[in-house]
Amino acid sequence: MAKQATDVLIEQRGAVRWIVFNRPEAMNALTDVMLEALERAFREAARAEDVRAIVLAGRGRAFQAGQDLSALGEAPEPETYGALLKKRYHPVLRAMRETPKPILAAVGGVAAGAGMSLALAADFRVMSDRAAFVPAFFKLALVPDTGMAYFLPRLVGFGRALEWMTLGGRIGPDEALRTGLVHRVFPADGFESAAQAFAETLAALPTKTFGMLKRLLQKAEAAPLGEALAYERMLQSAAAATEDHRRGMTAFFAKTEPTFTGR
Ligand code: T3D
Repeated sequence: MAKQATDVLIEQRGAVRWIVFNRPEAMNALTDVMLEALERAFREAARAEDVRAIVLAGRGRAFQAGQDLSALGEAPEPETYGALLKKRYHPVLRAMRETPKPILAAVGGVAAGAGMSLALAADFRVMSDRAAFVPAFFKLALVPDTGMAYFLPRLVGFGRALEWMTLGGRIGPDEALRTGLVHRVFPADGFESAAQAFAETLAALPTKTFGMLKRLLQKAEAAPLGEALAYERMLQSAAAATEDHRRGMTAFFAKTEPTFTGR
């Protein structure tokens, strides 16, 4: 994997763009520079024509341990937190949500605090059988941030999310799979290859339509029914105009499997 100027690595594997946290000696704890690089990496992957799916992963034994607490120090000014969220964390979340391409969080080790939040903001999650999710915020008497309060209840229900955020310690692979927090659990040995294979399945979808689906789901989450249905009509006409729709229809009538191009 090619080393970039920052602790975030970028690698192209076929149609899949890997964005990898690379501070294994610090459990990939997030610095200002990493967050800036992360936003840039998602925006660039969204634009790149050769990218049809994105994997977010971490090097070493952690996926990502959240904010680098040693960079904050023991007694930061309270205003620092809100300002940091606005300047660095929230732009990353927006870049992920606005990226039309499917994003897979490949959680190969512990995902704590904002590391867990970033995994929740991905479209799909897979984890290794040695990984765990740790909400972490409450142990610092902080509210969950980086979108955790938005995403987690939607994924696993309000009651369970509240319990995990306050009383929960580590959420392991069995519980994560059973509750729908992750889509697959793969053995730690060969985890990266299994994640790449999963991402290749995503990359082979009609990815232009996937981008429309992502927008439609986001709209439908918050809009009244009438508005959601109007948006659905508009997007369905756009989906029907794609090359992949034609390919799907041709394959249906030919009784073959469609091959999609993302156009
Ligand atoms: O504006 C804002 O609001 C800022 C945004 C904040 C978002 C956040 O993410 S706040 C939450 C920050 N993260 C945490 O609170 C997680 C803290 N870490 C842990 O809970 C545990 O370390 C882990 C669950 C991640 C891993 O546990 P374990 O037992 O496998 O390892 P360990 O022994 O606790 O940690 C290993 C080392 O990593 C250790 O350093 P040492 O003793 O070997 O020198 C530990 O201090 C260091 N480390 C772990 N997480 C962080 C970290 N160093 C700096 N920042 C970290 N987040």
